[in-house]
Order: sequence, then structure tokens, then C-alpha cells
Amino acid sequence: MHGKDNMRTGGEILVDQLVIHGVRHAFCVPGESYLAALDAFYDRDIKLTVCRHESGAAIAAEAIGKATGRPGICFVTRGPGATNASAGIHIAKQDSTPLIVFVGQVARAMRGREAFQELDYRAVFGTMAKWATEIDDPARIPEIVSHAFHMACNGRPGPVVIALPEDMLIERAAVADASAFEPVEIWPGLTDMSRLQKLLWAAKKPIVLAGGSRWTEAASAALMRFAERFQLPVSTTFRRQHLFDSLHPCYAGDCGIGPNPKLLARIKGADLVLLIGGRMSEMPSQSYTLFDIPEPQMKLVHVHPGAEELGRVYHPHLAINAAPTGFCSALEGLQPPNDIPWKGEADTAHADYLAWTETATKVPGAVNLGEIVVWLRDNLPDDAIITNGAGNFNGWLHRFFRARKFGTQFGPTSGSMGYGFPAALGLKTLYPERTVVCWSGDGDFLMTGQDFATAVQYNLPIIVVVADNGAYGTIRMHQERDYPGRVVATALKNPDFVAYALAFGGYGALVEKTADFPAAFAQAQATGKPSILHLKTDPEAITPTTTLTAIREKALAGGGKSGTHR
Ligand SMILES: Cc1ncc(C[n+]2csc(CCOP(=O)(O)OP(=O)(O)O)c2C)c(N)n1
Ligand SMILES: [Mg+2]
Repeated sequence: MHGKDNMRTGGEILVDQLVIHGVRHAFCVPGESYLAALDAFYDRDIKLTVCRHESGAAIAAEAIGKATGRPGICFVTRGPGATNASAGIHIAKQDSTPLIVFVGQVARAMRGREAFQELDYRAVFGTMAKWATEIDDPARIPEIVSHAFHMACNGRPGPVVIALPEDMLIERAAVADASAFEPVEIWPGLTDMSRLQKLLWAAKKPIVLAGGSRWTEAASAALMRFAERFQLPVSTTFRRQHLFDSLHPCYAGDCGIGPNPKLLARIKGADLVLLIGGRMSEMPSQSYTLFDIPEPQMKLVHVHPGAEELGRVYHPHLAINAAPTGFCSALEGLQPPNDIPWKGEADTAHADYLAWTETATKVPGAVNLGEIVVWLRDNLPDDAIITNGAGNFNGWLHRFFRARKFGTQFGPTSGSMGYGFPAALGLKTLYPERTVVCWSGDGDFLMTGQDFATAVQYNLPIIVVVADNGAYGTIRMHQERDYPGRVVATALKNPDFVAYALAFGGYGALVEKTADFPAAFAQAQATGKPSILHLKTDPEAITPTTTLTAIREKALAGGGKSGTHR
């Protein structure tokens, strides 16, 4: 580590800081721009996974950030490496995930000449990342890396990008290490909690919405205890179902895309909404229609770790600047009213949820994704992880899967296609003993599917389910709705995904009938290899409740947006 003169290269100082801050895993695509940092991994105790595309490396790291609440770590090269990684950076921004992306940079003396692959990272990531910076002096690495860990985790978490000039990484410096960082808890004040107590005592029809980041298993358990004591219905926001046990008697269902209409009515009809951790952004707010803006029609208590988020869209009746962790433990101090006016509401909400999710709907075609999700929910262990990207195939997962434990659902609230597979890669690296299933679409999987090679290389037996309807189905659905019958750029000619899996050294099976899924899944598990289950679905089955033809006919009857059909 240290030479005789106590000097280390910038690369060595950098990787030493990561070890000190508790990093166990990092993901990269190598580049000559940061060779000295790569070299430092050679004899340090961090597992470095080399990926096939920087979006895969950045997303795998983001998933680790989501799972642990500590920054996921990714290294990419300058220029194209950084722009390829931007998918993961944007996801971390919208999902409020701590992530640090280290980017190689041209040598200091060449900056500003548009040298080979040179970019100004502060400008490029200035609005996408929470902080983008560059390290000019190896002696400042401990300070800046410590700052980056704090910045990524504190308040509303997010991505940090740090550019590393090539010659800075080679320069030697004598500098003391920083000490290990810990995310700073944000507790609600006593006044906040007593005001909340009063609001709850005055409420007739309250509901809780849980979302965002900065949750832990303990916070989720504390929220469940609070809900039980107060008999409060609790809903989770888009892709945050794992924050509350779906079979808990207070669970009211998820407020995402295509939610239970009864849940929407319940939220709209509430006189008090306690929103914990979420931003109530476009998807959960049903395109900003659920709450009036800026003054919600009900009393809104907004609890968020980022002070800047409070009052940004909605003017809350009570704004509480706290992280879900600190806030949920403070909930233990609140007392329910003696005679709960909304008694029975949680039970009804939960019954509505169970009825909405119990049985798969009938859809055209021999493979019913709903029935497959029901099989997974009945057969996977409670701690199994399911990842997903973006596409209509998720409609079945979000409706019929019932998350039982915190930290089991990993989906991008940013709706980024291609998220599921690299996220699974990151999570299987972190939790090799847990079952990890990637639920994907044909378009979705091939956005990042080249990293199937990485799963094979590192022996990560992830099970990928590819729902192949031969289409960018979501966009086709919107097309039929707005421009009925005018199909442009949404049909896909797909590879044989079984042959794809085999060619990479994994296992693959074709599933052409729902009933064949359990055996294919069991066989995939038995092989112990990364696997792809190729499900042939009918493109007509566009959502759990409607078909492409029905959407087109409705649009034709009503007149779409296209001039031809007006
Ligand atoms: C990176 C990215 N590019 C494009 C989109 C727009 N988009 C949303 S869903 C979708 C189609 C998804 O296709 P597929 O994975 O096959 O799922 P399907 O909708 O057919 O079930 C597209 C192109 C997106 N969300 N993310
Ligand atoms: Mg598709």
C-alpha cells in the first residue's frame, strides 16, 4: 500500500478510501484513462466485476445502492464510457439512490482542447447527477471521496459523478486517509410529531402512502406496527411494493400504473394523506391528477428526507423533513384515538386489494403472464428478489405479485428499459444465496442483455423471464390509442432467446404454454446456470384487462390523434 516514503498513487489513495468507507463490490468497464485506479484493485479487498456495457455496470451498482442505502460504486472510462453509464445515473437520480460513478478523464494539461474522448463532466452531468466534480490533486482524494459518500446518501440520496484525470491518478502524494462515513439520520422534531398526532386525532378517513428511498427493514416493520395500532390502510407507490408486506391486514395495494380503481377512490376520498418518503411524482399521482396542485384537496402530511422536495409540487398541510428510517421509529411514540373513527377501513382496503390481485385475468394466447406471476408468488421463497425494467409485461407483475419482505422488489421508478438484468447482476453478486428473478420483456431484455455474459463469467445463476410479444408493446398500445391502425417502429423480429442463453454458456427453455412454466423454472434452478425462460406471449394480450384490438376499435370509434382518423 504505502511506499517507504508513505507516498501512494492517486489510484491507490482512491481505492483505499473505498475500502475505508465499507465498499465490498464495484462494477466497471475498463479504460486506459483510469489504469492506475484499476491497478489498485489488484491487491485490495473489493470484488470488482467487469461488465460488457457501462449501462450494465452503472445499473448493477445502482441496484446495490438501492439494496444497501450506501453508494453503489461504478468505474467507467471517459467520453463514451461516461455517456453509456448515464442510464444508471439518471435512474439513481429519479429513484433517489446513492451511487458514485468514477469516470476517467484526459490528463490535466490537455483539458480544454477537446482531447481524445474529453468531456466536461460537471457540465454533462450537472443537471442529471446530484453532484459532478473532478479531482485535480491526489492529496484531496480523501476529502472529495468522503464528500461524495456523504453527498450521495444525505438528504434525498442521488448519484455523484467524479472525474479522474489520468495523470492525477498516477501522481504520488503523502496524505492521510479519511475516516469511515455513516449516512446522517434525519429525525422528525417533537413538534412535528405532536402536530401529526393532532391531525390523526382529527381525521375521519386517513390513509398512508409509502415510497421513495431511505427505508430499511426496521423502518418497514415500524410502519407496519403503526398501521396496526392505528388500523390505518397503507398503500405503496409505484415500484415500492416491498416497503409493506402485501399480506399484512392493513395493506391497501400499490398506487402505480393501472392501480385498483377502488384504491384510487380511497386515496381521493381521504381527508388526511400521510405520504412517507415518496415525491408523489407523475406515475403514482396518476399524471398529477390525484392531489390538487399546489393545494391538495385533503390534508397532506409530507415526510421527505430532502428539504427541497417539501412544497415543490404540493403545498403540504404539514411538512416534515425526515428520512423514513427516523420518522418511522418516531411513529412508535404516537397514540391512536380511543375510539378510531375509521375503524374497519383498513380491513376493507385489504379485502379490496386481495380481491384485485387474487386470480389472474383471462388473456388471449397460450401463455398467461398473470398465471405465471401467481405461480411465482406461490412458489418463490419470501426473500426472493424480483427485478424488472420497463414495459407492459410489468402490468402483470405489479398487479399479481405479492411482495412479502423489504428488499425484494427492484424496479426503476424512472421507467428505464433494460434495468432488470443488470440490477439482478448487482443483487446476485451481493446476495449469492438468494433466488434472483429478472422479469423482462423482449425489447427490455435486449437493451442490456449482453451482460448475460457477465452472469455466466461470474457464475451468477439469475433466472431471466423474457415475455416475448414481438413488439415494443407499450408503445404499440399508445400508438393504437392515439393513431389507431398506424403501426410504426414498434414491431420486433426477435432472436431465439434459448439459443442466445446457450450460446453464452447459460441455460434456456422455451415456454409456449402456461402449464410448462413450473417445470422450466425448476430445470433452470437445477442447472445452477444463468438462465433465460423464453415465454411466447400473444401481442394481443397488451394488459391484464384489455387487448390491442379493443384499444384500436375504441380509438377508431372515438377518433384518434392522427389526421387520417379524426
Ligand atoms: C431506455 C428506454 N427507452 C425507451 C423507452 C420507451 N418505452 C417504454 S416501454 C417500451 C417498450 C417495451 O417493450 P418490451 O420490453 O418488449 O415490453 P412490452 O411493452 O412489449 O411488454 C418502450 C420502447 C423507455 N421507457 N426506456
Ligand atoms: Mg414486448
